[in-house]
Amino acid sequence: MHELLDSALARIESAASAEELEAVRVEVLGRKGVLQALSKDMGKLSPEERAARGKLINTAKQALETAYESCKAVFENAALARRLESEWLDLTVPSPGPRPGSLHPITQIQWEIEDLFRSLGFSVLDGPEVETEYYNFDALNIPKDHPARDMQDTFWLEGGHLLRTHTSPVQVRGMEKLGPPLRMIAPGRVFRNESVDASHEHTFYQLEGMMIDRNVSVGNLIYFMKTLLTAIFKREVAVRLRPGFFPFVEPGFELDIQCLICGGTGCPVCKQSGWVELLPCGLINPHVLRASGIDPGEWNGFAFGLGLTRLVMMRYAIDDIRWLQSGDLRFLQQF
Ligand code: FA5
Repeated sequence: MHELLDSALARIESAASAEELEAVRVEVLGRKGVLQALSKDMGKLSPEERAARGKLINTAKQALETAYESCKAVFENAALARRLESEWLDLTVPSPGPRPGSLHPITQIQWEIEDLFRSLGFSVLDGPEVETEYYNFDALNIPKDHPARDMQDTFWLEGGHLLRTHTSPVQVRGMEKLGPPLRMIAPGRVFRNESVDASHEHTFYQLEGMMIDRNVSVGNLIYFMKTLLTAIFKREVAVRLRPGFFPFVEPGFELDIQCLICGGTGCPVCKQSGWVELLPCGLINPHVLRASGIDPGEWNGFAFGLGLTRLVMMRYAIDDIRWLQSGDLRFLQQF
């Protein structure tokens, strides 16, 4: 028994790792261990021998357990020391502070265009997003039966109100408020009840522009449109001017830009046409001037309605309009 005890003690003390120690514990102290085996044939012994053997086994058990516990503590302390060495926190490192955000690309370009037009003597006006039928349609010479007034195109609210479908109502508000001569732009959010795809949103941005003076010509209009596009794209971009119909301008034009996503070969953004509608414009229809109390015999002017969201898509080659309102930080952090 003494030999067994000595060799068990020696094995506990020489265990090289916590795992090895555990294996020794099972072998010596476990249910099928050596001590258990020694207790087995106790029944065959005389009462005196049994008492002596029992005492011996208990002493041996205590000695082995004490040796086991102290070896276990050594391994545990070593493991804790290793953790403390590798896992630590330096509470004196200064905090990185709030992560700076950035302006949305639409805001960035809007501010660039505002600066440009301010430098050309234009005022920057704002108008309500909830409009009346009068400002959104009637004052702009849009007839009662025009399809734009349809439920399919316009979000109607109660009491003849609607979510403005374009920024053109600010033309009317500008004329009423400031009168001629007038140079104004009005950037803002507009809403249309239409199905969304790579180039159409239900909520998007336009930037309206209007100039009223004496003897304003199509030449003036084209000059300002060219100045605008050169400032934004900082290089020559291919444009085309074609006739366009809007009841509030006469003559009216569609100024399209060659698609900068595909370079004009055709893609979902330009609906495979190679061109993107960007800048409808024209000379102000005399009816519109008259409706706002301006004498078309003395004054005339031009107006345009830039598709600001589409312009931003062209400027940064964004291939789907839905990115812009996605709120996806992976997208936004690029600007
Ligand atoms: C208008 O909204 C006129 N008010 C523009 C105007 C103003 C003409 C002044 C003449 C004088 P239009 O519906 O074409 O026109 O829209 C103008 C531009 O907004 C389009 O060229 C296009 O770039 C952009 N746009 C139109 N619908 C959407 C849409 N669903 N999603 C994103 N951009 C759009």
